Amino acid sequence: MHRLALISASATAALLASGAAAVTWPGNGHQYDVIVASGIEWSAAAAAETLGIGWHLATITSAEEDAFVASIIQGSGQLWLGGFQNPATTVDPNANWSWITGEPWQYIAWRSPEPNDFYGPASEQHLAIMDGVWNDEGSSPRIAGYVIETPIPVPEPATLALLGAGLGACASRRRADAGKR
Ligand SMILES: [Ca+2]
Ligand SMILES: [Ca+2]
Repeated sequence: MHRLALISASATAALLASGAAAVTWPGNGHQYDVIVASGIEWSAAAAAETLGIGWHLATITSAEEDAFVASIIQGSGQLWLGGFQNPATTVDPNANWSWITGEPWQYIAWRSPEPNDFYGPASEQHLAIMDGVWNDEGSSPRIAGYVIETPIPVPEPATLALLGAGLGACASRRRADAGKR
């Protein structure tokens, strides 16, 4: 519990430290952001989910989405994505890749000759991206941070006010309908 709180606090601090506003990809309406966190372990980056607002490590399931993510991470170095090998003991570098969201593992963008488990069997079990192409990675010192994604648009305060007004209008219309009955 205490450990979880610490992870959550550091994830929040990382989000605040990033400073950059999240960017929306019109292709799916999801928001994306790049978190600078030099040397972070994949599991710690994945704990960004504990923010509780729908953020998770980014999952890339099409060439269009890959191109979008490539455009927002230019020059950021190697960043974690939400891909991992399950079980972690998998020795075939190409086998058993999964997305953290449970989306099907179909689109791939490996930089040749990745994935390669460079340091020996099962040495690189997590997914990283740099310049739009992927690497199976296991060593956090070569990581500059991570890419996060949320399917939930974070509403602007003005949008919230509009939404509130819309709900109010809806409620009064319902009351009017009830009156007619
Ligand atoms: Ca591997
Ligand atoms: Ca590799």
